[in-house]
Amino acid sequence: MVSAIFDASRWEPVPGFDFTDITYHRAKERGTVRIAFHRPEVRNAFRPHTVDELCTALEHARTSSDVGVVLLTGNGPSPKDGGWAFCSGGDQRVRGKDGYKYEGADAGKIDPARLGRLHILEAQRLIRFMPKVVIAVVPGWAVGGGHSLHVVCDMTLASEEHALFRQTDADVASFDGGFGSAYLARQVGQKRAREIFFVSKNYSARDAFEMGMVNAVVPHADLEKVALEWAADINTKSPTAIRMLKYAFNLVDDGLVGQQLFAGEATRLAYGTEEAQEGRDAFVQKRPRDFKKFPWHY
Ligand code: S0N
Repeated sequence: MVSAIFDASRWEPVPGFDFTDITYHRAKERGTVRIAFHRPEVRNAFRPHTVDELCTALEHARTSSDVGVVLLTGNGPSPKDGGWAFCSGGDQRVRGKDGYKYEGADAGKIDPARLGRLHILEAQRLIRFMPKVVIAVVPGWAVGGGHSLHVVCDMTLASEEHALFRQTDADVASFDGGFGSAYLARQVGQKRAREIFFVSKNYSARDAFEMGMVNAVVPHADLEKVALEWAADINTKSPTAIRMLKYAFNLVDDGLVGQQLFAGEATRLAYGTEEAQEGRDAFVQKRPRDFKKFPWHY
């Protein structure tokens, strides 16, 4: 079973992958993919291998020209106790010590260059920088590094009955000093963000909505249906407008990287103009450039 609230009739597996820690589906209705943590027995905690798979799926979604929306969620419930989770962050049983082993002839030996690698941050960057809409669909716990993942997603939909948000980083001596905290403060304000990290309370979907870090509170049984509806609506819109808007929203917080991404898309648009073609053609044809017919817009 993928998840108790997953409607198999609306999805098909994305072929070509042999994932163990995540599931990866594409909606039969064009434009949406669903990536889900698939370790419900540990509240969908991620081990290094999980993050490798997550990055592979996100990169595949990023480079699939028919995909406009990524739904990031967690499968459930737990076969052990029926609990639901989006993601409970890094698997504390293996933190910094396992999952970094050589394969092949050196199988079993630890690769010191990979020890302690926080590559969940690579997953965060893929979500942040992909020119598509990524929606966190939170059916249960979003905790620690899982909380940070929901923060970095473009939008969050949360289960009314089961979603719970909590930031335990300081309890287990880890800290997301990037998007997980600073960008969270952009969403909920400095006092609230500090409370979330310093006090580590549980927040319901309704609390999180009122704080501004959740877009909609949805009855649990309808969560994935509503997520598909939001995605289907977004997929009717202009890909260029969505891309420019996402990079515009990001720009103010992302410094020169944000500017680079926004500017790159502006350059791509400019390359499509006759004016840009004149610059290219004059060089290739070894003739003087002639921009006279192009106005200085005001
Ligand atoms: C999520 C919580 C609040 C749920 O509480 P609840 O409902 O009472 O369930 P439990 O009985 O506690 O949990 C059910 C089973 O799941 C296991 N489990 C839950 N979370 C984790 C986890 N993160 N790692 C390993 N196991 C987990 C429980 O142990 C239990 O198992 P059994 O049935 O066998 O007893 C509650 O579970 C909770 O607080 N969990 C811990 C949340 C947490 O502190 N997460 C880490 C926060 N920090 C980060 O995420 C930073 C990233 C990181 O640390 C990392 C680690 C490893 C590798 C890489 C990284 C990286 O950063 O990249």
